[in-house]
Amino acid sequence: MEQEIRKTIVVNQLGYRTTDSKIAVISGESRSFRLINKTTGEAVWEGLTGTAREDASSGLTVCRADFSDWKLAGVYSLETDGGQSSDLFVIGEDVYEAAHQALLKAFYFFRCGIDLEETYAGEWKHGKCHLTPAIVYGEDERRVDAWGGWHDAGDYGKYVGPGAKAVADLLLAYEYYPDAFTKAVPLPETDGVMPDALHECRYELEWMQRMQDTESGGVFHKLTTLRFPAPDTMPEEDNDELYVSPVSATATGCYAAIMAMAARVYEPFDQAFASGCLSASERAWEWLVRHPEYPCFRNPPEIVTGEYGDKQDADERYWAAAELYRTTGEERYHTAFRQLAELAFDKCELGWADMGGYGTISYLLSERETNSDLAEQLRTGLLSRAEQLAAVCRQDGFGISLRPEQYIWGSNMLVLNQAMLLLLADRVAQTTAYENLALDHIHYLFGRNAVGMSYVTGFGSRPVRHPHHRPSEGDGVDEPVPGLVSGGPNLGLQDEYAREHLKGRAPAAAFADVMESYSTNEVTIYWNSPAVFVLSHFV
Ligand code: G3I
Ligand code: 9MR
Ligand code: ZN
Repeated sequence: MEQEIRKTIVVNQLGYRTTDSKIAVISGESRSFRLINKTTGEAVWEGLTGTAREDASSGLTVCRADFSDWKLAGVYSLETDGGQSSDLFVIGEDVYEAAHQALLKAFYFFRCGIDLEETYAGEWKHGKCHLTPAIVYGEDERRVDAWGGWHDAGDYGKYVGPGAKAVADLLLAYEYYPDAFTKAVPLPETDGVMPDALHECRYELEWMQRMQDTESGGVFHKLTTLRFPAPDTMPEEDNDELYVSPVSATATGCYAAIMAMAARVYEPFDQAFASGCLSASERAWEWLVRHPEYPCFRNPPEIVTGEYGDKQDADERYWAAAELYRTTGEERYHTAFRQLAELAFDKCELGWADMGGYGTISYLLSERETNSDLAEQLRTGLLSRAEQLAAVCRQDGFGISLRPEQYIWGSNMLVLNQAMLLLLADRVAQTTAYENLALDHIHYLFGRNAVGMSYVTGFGSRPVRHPHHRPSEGDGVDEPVPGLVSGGPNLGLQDEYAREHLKGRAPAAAFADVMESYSTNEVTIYWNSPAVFVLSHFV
């Protein structure tokens, strides 16, 4: 079924907190609207929308209905005289709690190598998978037993770079918003001592440690079968031979970074684990020092799973140096950081390819002595990036920071990364200037968007129901695994379905809730992780 473009009233389908600003987006020219209390049927608020504007990303004429002053908790909908109506939504105090919890729980559902038991997984339980040691690609004899970790996405590959981004977001969320992580998920490891978010990340970190080449200290880029299994294959049925692809500088760089970060975060809970992470990081750093120039990772010819190629490794090295300096205080890492900072790469990005933002944040928020000129330069760069994003938000019909050309594969990662960057800028500047703009991105994610859908499975009145996620397709359960963030609109038309059905769509409407459309509707760990970070601010 093709995704309709909803020329109606779109809202955050989870709702709005009582004291937050409350804005719905209405298609068409300016008009009057009513807020209806669904319990009494009464219109409790009447207003006029703001002036209409052309929204370049969605191709729609839209206006905004602002009912922020209405602060009474309840269940509501919006209507206009023209017969438009919104989905039901809640005004209340804790409208985002359950979604936050489910977005975190999703990582448990991505786990590889153990039975997902009914106690934790409910009807989405399934057997253990991918336990055969992997062949080291290009070597005759060697196998690596890198079981565990999280499946990357709708496929069952496990890739180091994307894993590092996901863990970084979760650890940052925990570091900045510890109060958002006091409740148990629960997980098999829940012990009431270490927060579940850290238990969950540890599951991935331990897998990553198995991916470090014991011989060189470099880190294998990924662990996958040669090709993707059929779309309804359950994890435990995917029994093709596993391969680890060669070591890459990008994987080794972000591994050094995430292990140094983990050493710091886990230290209060488990010193042995923390110090293991630090030695793993230092070994990876030594590899990087021994290989100052290293070719970009390309898929070996027989391996056609996700490539996660990345032309530049300076940003991963920069992040690693920042974390190692912050964790150890050793001057050699500070020197390396200062040198790497002189190279030309984006110092604000938080993606799986461009990781400079993590290095910048780590340096700016470090307790160590920092170079004041460099810190000032990085701070100015971050704040001016935030200001640019804010300027786009003010123009955008749906209030978010994406320009039309940014609706690419995984556009929802950009939505969430940019919201995350706005919150990080606030933290660095010690202001709350961007809080509302960040929240607008959450409203977009949960339904206030061109297709009127909640991009998170199981949440909202019109959630994604057919994500490109093999377990959701193959498990025989009607509803998909809950709490998964879909990739979102992609103007690139990069799968058969999209080419056939989405041609001519405006960028923000180039989305289809069908399993076939992996370039618009897949799910990944690193689209969930920035969602956890951003929502942690609002719970
Ligand atoms: O960076 C360019 C940008 O400069 C340009 O303007 C834009 C317009 O096309 O494209 C941008 O590059 C895109 C890139 O993602 C950006 O991250 C590419 O077009 C796009 O093809 C690429 O998509 C990646 C996709 O794999 C295909 O390689 C996604 O980011 C990435 O999330 C996705 O990852 C897959 C794994 O390979 C396998 N597992 C599932 C996972 C999710 O779909
Ligand atoms: O299922 C695969 C998905 O996880 C990847 O992101 C995507 C792009 O690499 O590829 C999907 O696999 C498709 C393959 O590339 C082409 N044949 C159809 C497969 C999906 O059923
Ligand atoms: Zn598995």
